[in-house]
Amino acid sequence: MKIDLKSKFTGALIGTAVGDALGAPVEGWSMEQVRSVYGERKRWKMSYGRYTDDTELMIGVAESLIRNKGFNGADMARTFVRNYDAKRGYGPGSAGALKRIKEGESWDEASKKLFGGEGSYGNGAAMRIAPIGLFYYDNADALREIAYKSSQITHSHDLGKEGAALQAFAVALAVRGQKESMLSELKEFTQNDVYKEKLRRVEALLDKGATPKKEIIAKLGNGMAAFDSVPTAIYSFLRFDSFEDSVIYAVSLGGDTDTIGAMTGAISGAYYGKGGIPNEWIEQLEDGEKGRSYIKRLAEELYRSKEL
Ligand code: F2R
Ligand code: MG
Ligand code: MG
Repeated sequence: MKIDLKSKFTGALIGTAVGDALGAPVEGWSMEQVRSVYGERKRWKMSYGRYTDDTELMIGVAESLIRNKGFNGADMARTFVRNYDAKRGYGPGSAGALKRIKEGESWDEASKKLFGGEGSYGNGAAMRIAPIGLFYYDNADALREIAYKSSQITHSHDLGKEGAALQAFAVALAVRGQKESMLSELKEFTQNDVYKEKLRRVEALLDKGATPKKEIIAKLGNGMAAFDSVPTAIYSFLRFDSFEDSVIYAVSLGGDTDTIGAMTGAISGAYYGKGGIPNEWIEQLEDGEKGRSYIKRLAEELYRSKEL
């Protein structure tokens, strides 16, 4: 069945929020603790419905791309600062970079001071990247360049930027309907040995078939580092045949559940479209000023700005 592009744009943005909101109440928990909350049922009930920093930042990326008809680093950074709500649970590095920018430091310098001058390799740039994967889905060079630049606002470490570019390209390939060839395309795309090795492991684990979750966590990771979560999201998407199964699996691994859920939701939503996301999950999502209705409108505007 052919899924239209507008539905894929909406699927990726709403998919981010759904995965985030499913994982949010259990972020940092072990897989056993997650099971104790959600149980063994096939269909999970979303009781919370509130998204976190992952979706708040993704909204900022989309707003800025739409307003500028493409990337504008200073505007995107200002948008992050304007939208910032500490209650959404930001990573300390991202919160620190945004504080420096608010105090006047330039958008592409502030993040370089973090972690003793190393910069952050956290997954904060990857978890918000879906709109860039959508906007540049048909141009891999531009996608890579803009993924790196948009990461720089908070994440200057190569591993943080590369994780974001890889996640953006996975979303782009999902938009194009390339599930079968996704892994080989991603392996060719990545320029970093850490990610090349992780993608080799994804391939070996997919070839092996059903594998205990403990082994998946040991080999791919479920933590806040981009290299311990982006490959896990890619695996979660590739391993299953529906949005629901892949996102439930991603969250069930425990650890950085909201973020691995959000990234899996972005790729799966871009592939299956909005219609692939269970309605009861969408309806359970918060619907305040920047809730689900707003996110749907953003996706439509992003789609239209791409078409123009
Ligand atoms: N912050 C959280 N969750 C904790 C509290 C939420 C709680 N549930 C609540 O309700 O309050 N989640 C969010 O943060 C993650 C994204 O983090 P981001 O934006 O990448 O931040 P940061 O601080 O830059 O990186 C995360 C951690 O990675 C380690 N790290 C990164 N670079 C490092 C380096 N160069 N050297 C050593 N360690 C490095 C640090 O431990 C960072 O703190 C998402 O999970 C999002 O949901
Ligand atoms: Mg979060
Ligand atoms: Mg998280």
